[in-house]
Amino acid sequence: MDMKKATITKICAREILDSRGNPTIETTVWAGAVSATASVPSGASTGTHEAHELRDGDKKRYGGKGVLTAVKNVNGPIAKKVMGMNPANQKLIDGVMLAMDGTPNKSKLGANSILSVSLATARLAARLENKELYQYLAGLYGYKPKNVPVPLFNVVNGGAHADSGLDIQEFFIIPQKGKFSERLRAGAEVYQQLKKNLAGKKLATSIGDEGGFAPHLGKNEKGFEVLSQAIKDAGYVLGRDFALGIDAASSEFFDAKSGTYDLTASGKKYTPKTIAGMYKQWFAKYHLQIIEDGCAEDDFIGWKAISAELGKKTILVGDDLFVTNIARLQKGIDEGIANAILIKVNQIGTLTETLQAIQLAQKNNYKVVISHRSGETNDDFIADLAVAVNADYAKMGSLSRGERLAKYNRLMAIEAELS
Ligand code: 2PG
Ligand code: MG
Repeated sequence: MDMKKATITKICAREILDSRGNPTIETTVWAGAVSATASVPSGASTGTHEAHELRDGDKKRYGGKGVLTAVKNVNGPIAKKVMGMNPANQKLIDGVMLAMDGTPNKSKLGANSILSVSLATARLAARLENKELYQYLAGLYGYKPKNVPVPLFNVVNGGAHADSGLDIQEFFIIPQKGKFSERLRAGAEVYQQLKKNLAGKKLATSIGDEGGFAPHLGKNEKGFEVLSQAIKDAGYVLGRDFALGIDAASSEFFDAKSGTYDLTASGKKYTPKTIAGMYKQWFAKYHLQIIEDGCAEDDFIGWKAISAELGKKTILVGDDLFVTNIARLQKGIDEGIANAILIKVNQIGTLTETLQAIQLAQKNNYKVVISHRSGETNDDFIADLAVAVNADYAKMGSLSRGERLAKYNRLMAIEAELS
C-alpha cells in the first residue's frame, strides 16, 4: 500500500480480561483490509501521578472495574476524530487524542482508551510498511536497532503482588553475561533451581502476579538469601554471572502521616534520612546492582539522600517517582535524583509521550528500563519498544506465566533476526 495515502477506516475496542482476571481494553484499528490490535496493561502498585485509568465504577460488573466507558470512548468520539487520518502520523494522532481529552492526566477519555488506539495505530503502520514493529518504532525514534536489553527477572514476588508478607515487592536476578538468549537460559535455570530449593524447605512454590515465587520468608533479607543460594546451586557465581536487584515499591510502605518507612516483615522503621543506610547494607552484602523506587514517589529528601549515597555505585530507578512523565523526570534531572527511569506505556498513555520520556532520559545519561505491569495481557508490544529505543534493561516479569514469557520470547525472536 502507498503509505502516503493510507487512512484509518475503522476502529473497534472491546473489553477483555488481563492476567489477573480484571477487565482491560483491547482495540483493533483498520486501514482497509489490513488491521492491527493492541491491548493495555494495568498496575497494582500504581503511582499517584500516573495518567488516569478509566474504570466504570459500576459495582454490579467486575466489582466496579469494568472498562465499558473506556470502550465507548474509543468506539465513539476517538474513532470519529481519528478515522481518515494516516496511521503513519503517530504524533498527530496522539496529539489529536490529547487535545480531545484536554485534562492533565487523561481523566476525561481515560489513558487506557487513548493508549489502546495509540499502540494499535503504530502496529498498523508497521504492518502497512511491511516492517517488523521494532524496526518501525526505531524509525519513529530515530535509531537503528542493534541490541537486545538485559533482562531483569523478578523471581520472588512480595508487596502488592503477592501475599508472601515481604515488604519488598520484587527481587530480581540479573544475568551478567552473554547475549539475550543466553541470559534467558541462565535465568530460567536459576528459576527452576529456586523452585526445587523452596520445595525442599517446605516453602510455597505457588507464584505471584508476575510469575515469581511468593514464599513466606519472614525477613526481607531472606529474599536475597534464597536467590544467592539458588544461583550457587545452579552452578553460577553471584557477583560474576549474576547480580541482584529490587523494586522496593516503597510508596506502598511509606507512611506519609508519620513520614516513616514502615517495614513490617523486618519490624523496622526508617526515615527519609536513614533509609539509605538499609540499602547500603544490602548493597554491600548481596551484590545489589539495581534499586527501583527505593524512596517514595514524593519523598524528595529521601531520594536526594539515596542518590548521593548510592548513585555512583548502583542503578537507582524511578518508577512511581517519574511515572514516564517528562515534567517529573526533568525535575529529577534538575535535582540530581536517581539515574534511571522505568518506562511503562500506560503510566503516560500515548506512544509519542513515551518516546519523549525515553529521549529525555537518554539525553541526560539516565538508564532506561522498559517495564511490564503486574496486570498484563499477551501483547508483546513492549519487547519491540525496548529494542527500538536501545533500552538498557527489560523488566518483563519472571520465568513463568505466558503473558511474561510472551515478551521474553519475542525478544529472543528479535535477537535472532538482528543477528
Ligand atoms: C512496578 C510494576 C511492575 P505494578 O512497580 O514496577 O513490576 O508493578 O504494575 O503493579 O505497578
Ligand atoms: Mg516499580
